Amino acid sequence: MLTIDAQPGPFTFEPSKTALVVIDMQRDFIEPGGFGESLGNDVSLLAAIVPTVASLLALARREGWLVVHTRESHAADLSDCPPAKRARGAPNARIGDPGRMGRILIRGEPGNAIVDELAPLGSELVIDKPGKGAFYATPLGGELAARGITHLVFAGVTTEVCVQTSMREANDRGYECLLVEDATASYIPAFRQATLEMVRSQGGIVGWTAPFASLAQSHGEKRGWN
Ligand code: C5J
Repeated sequence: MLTIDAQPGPFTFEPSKTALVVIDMQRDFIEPGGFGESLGNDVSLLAAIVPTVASLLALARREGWLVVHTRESHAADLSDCPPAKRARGAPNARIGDPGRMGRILIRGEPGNAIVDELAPLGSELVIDKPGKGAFYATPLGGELAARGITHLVFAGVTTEVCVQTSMREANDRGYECLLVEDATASYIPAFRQATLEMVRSQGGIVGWTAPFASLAQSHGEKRGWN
């Protein structure tokens, strides 16, 4: 078992029963020309966490955790996209519309891919999700149960939308969840901060939060690096 400094208190986990879940680090959200920018957002706020998420991925791979990547994505015929979801957002940049990186949020289009710096390895799980949460209408729950996973470490974007929704879904399913504070970002920094506070409020009503340094330090200690 490992214990790291976190809020609202120490987070203890068994590495062989832990998965890193990296939410939606996709070109559509992070790079200029994608869905996020077409909605009027400053994508540099999201791009800024790529190096920390890369360090977190490296730690998870080194420690042998299961690694899961998600992509918010829809079928080309939009059969998994509720009209109510498509109707929101900018009128000229709806899900399925042509964008500068292919059709917006459509599976297989260039913009739907995970950014090159965080590309999944062949052995890692990639979950395509039509909703904001990683469990809704996906095989994630079954994949985690089949591997005996009990603890989830979350990173990715955006903090208050797909990350928070996925973490709440996981919490309701009985997983112990940690959100890595500097490995998650929002186009609206105040929403990121509010989400971190919500997650760890009331004794960890949704889970724990900690900076990447807490994880790195505990793993360095375990291996005698410090
Ligand atoms: C959004 C996400 N913001 N990945 N998606 O629509 O948070």
